[in-house]
Amino acid sequence: MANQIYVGVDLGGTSIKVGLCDENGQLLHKYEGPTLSEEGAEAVLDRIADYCRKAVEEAGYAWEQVAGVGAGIAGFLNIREGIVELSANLGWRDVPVKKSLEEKLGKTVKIDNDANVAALGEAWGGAGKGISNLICYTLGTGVGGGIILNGRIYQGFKGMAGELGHMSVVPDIEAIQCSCGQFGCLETVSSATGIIRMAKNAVERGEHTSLALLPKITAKDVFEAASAHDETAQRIVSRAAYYLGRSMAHLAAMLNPERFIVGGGVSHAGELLFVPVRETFDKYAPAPLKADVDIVPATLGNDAGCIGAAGLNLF
Ligand code: BMX
Ligand code: ZN
Repeated sequence: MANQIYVGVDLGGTSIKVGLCDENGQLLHKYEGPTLSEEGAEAVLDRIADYCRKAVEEAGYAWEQVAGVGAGIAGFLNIREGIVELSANLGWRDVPVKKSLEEKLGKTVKIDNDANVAALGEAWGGAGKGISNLICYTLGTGVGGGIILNGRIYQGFKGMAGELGHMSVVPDIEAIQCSCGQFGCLETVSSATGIIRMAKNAVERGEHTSLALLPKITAKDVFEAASAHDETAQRIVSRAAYYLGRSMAHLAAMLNPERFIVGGGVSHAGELLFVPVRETFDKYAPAPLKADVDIVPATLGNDAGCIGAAGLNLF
């Protein structure tokens, strides 16, 4: 049994996942429970503390063996101050998460953005193992991102670096408003939400597509229709893939990462997504910057968040 353990919390809009890891990023135990964010920040923070203690107890460790706690949270976080400045899905504004959890748990607590910790998790024990410079995207409700430079999360001025979903890539003439308030963000076209919106719009415009027959459209439906040669669905998938690949070409020029990792629900589309992403990347990235660079799926799935959050106290 590991002597010291690291606790990682993945705080989502619907559930809180707690993972216990050893110092090698091996996941030892998991615990999950509802977030119930409608009860307010204080109740959610109490619940996180409660789940952490339960996870440790359930796995048979003593609380004294916990070397540190980390939490990954979707939203714009001020890491320096340990504050969640804005998290739309939790309905939080200026919540001092680090201070509050440290008081409740009596341990050092580090917080970071959900996609930043997923990137760290993949770098530690997933698709980026052994790679020091990588960029990870999570394609889910939103488009999250994390940049690992020299083996560590690149945090930027306040800790908000890596918001890859909010790179403005769609030209004005086609741009729509993003949840962040700006226009043309990658998230508006390459997230599950964006893909569903494009599909609904096509149906409303009266396009001839099998998607029109569905009572409710999911991103998975759009990928399935595309692989069954539905032209509307194929156009939507190429658009989502094009802007993703093009954003990677920008990042390659800027940061010269060795690998791009793509996770989140939408990445399960597999080669249907990865082939056009790689083609676009190849088209726009200068030759020396794309040589030996690959674009691969994430491997840790839903565990990336809590593994990476546990790693916040190690890297
Ligand atoms: C949004 C933004 C990011 C987050 C990303 C992925 C909020 C609440 N979230 O761009 O901080 O990393 O979504 O989040 O502002 P997910 O909900 O898709 O996992
Ligand atoms: Zn945005």
